[in-house]
Amino acid sequence: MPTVTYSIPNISCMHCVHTIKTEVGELAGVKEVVADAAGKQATIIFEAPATEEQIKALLAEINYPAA
Ligand SMILES: [Cu+2]
Repeated sequence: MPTVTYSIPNISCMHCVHTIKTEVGELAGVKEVVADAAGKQATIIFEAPATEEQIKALLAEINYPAA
């Protein structure tokens, strides 16, 4: 299953982590979202119909654009 890890500079606290897990987790096909406030990154495991483009677009939309 595809796994991507993005550097996301806007992650600053557990609230950000929660928002990302909730929003990205609602995309059809996303299996797991691990976000790390200290490391400012998120790892997402997904399968069809989710696409990497869709995940990146959603992150940008909720104000956590991937670097
Ligand atoms: Cu925050």
